[in-house]
Amino acid sequence: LKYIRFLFSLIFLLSVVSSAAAQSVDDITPKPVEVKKADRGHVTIDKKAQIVFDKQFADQAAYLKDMLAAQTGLNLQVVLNGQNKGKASHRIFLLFDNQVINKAEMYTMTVEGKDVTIRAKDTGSMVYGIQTLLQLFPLKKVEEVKLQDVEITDYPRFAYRGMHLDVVRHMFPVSFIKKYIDYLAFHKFNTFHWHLTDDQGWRIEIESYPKLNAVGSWRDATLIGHFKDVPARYDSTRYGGFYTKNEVREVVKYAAVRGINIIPEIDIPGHSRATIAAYPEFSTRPDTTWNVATTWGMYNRQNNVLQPNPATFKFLKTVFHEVADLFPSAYFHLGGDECSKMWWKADPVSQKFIKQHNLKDEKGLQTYFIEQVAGYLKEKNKKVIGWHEILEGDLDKSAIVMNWGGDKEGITAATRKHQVIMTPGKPLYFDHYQSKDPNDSLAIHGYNPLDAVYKYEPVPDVLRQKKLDHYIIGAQANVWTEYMASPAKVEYMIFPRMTALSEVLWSPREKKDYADFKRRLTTAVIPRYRYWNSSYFKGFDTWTSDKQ
Ligand code: TNX
Repeated sequence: LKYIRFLFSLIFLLSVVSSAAAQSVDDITPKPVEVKKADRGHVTIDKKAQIVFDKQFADQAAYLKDMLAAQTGLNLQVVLNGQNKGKASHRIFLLFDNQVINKAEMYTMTVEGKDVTIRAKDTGSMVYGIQTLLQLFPLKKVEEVKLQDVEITDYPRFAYRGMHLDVVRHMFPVSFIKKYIDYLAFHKFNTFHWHLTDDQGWRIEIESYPKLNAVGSWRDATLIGHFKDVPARYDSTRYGGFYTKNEVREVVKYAAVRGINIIPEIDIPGHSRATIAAYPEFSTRPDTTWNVATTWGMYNRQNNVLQPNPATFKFLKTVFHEVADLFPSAYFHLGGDECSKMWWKADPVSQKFIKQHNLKDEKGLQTYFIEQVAGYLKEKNKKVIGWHEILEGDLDKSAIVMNWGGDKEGITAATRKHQVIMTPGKPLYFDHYQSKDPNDSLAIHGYNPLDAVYKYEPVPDVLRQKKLDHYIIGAQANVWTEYMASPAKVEYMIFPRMTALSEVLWSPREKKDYADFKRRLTTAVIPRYRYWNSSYFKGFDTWTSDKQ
């Protein structure tokens, strides 16, 4: 009897120490298209299991191995399919398949028999399958995990699922940019919009115009007292920096492994104060010296526009070509927002240019700039994305519009047959407040609580009625960093709103359910934020859209 009791306690102990229950498939976020549970059995993944990959997915196999080892301590062997000697009892297959996989960005995952099998036909979609699988493992060290048999078929609702980050108003280390990309990957986003230039700084290395970095990357003041509590104050220490080309290459590569495309933005012809600080000859007052902006806000009254002169266009062509060469992305963002026309009005050179080129007015000049740069980008096979002000002219239909006002500009763009990425201030500006608590950390004007993000519908009804809904290719949240001086503050502003947006963009509309989303957020996603050591906003249950 003693012996049996000992045996029982041994079995009990072993099961507590080494084997952990898998996370529930009901907790997967964003919610998959189809999850078929079978109560037949389970697949045990322990340290003897192998990751077996088709050659297309070598990088993703290594990625899964690293992620799984970090999360659970299970350090699996990775083998090329066909070269596995059949020694492993259980395997995780990463297979290339273009039969079963018949939709864009689709993957399937089957847990059955002795194996887990993820099928996809491109690296990005394989990453989505991997994210789903990783969510089934617990966030702790284990000896083995029993994965319940299941069959998942999954693909996104929208083709463009983006997060933007402004690295100008505040700059963040490469390590954080990578972390940000990891956040995107976890949430099955596919695009990182990297806002690299603005009035307050130039943040990417340019060899052909070195003063962009020597002068334009630095400003004379640092914002302090940004997080929780204190209103913005500035001290007089130099602030700034830029990403070197090698760092950019490294980030691009890192993102590619994780299925994330990076769209760079060089913002012209306004928002160019850092450029004219470095090269006053491109400004409408070539004999004036300009400082890199040290305060926020629209630079209407302070010059930040480019002058249409031959040197400026040569500069634009060279710089856009240089940056285009660094990014494999088919798309390039040329800004185009908030260009103050008063400086062109007051400048004889600009006025003469408008007449000579038969442009109607200053808006026509703005369009001229956009078209010139679109031409330079075309030479590099890039398609253009711009903020909705690019609609002020009659722009080539191939340009994609990001509407940063409300849905209104998005509707106008779609009606004019432009593809649209919805980024309306309400509710997709994550620099806006998520509470009305007067003690909340300093942010900008609007109020965009979590439930408003979750309930956001990217396709306006009128477009559906007019059968123009296919022009809406997706949506994006913008993260302007005037009041985010640290990675922790960025995290606090994006979490959990980014998780809500991931479900808006990925999951079928009819599967959206805010109560269930919050349940999953609490049981499965917030533990992730903690595991990542990330800040997040906790008051989302108190601060809802009906709060005045
Ligand atoms: C407007 S939206 C801007 C940014 C600011 C932001 C602050 C847009 C295209 N331009 O330059 O950072 O407002 O919310």
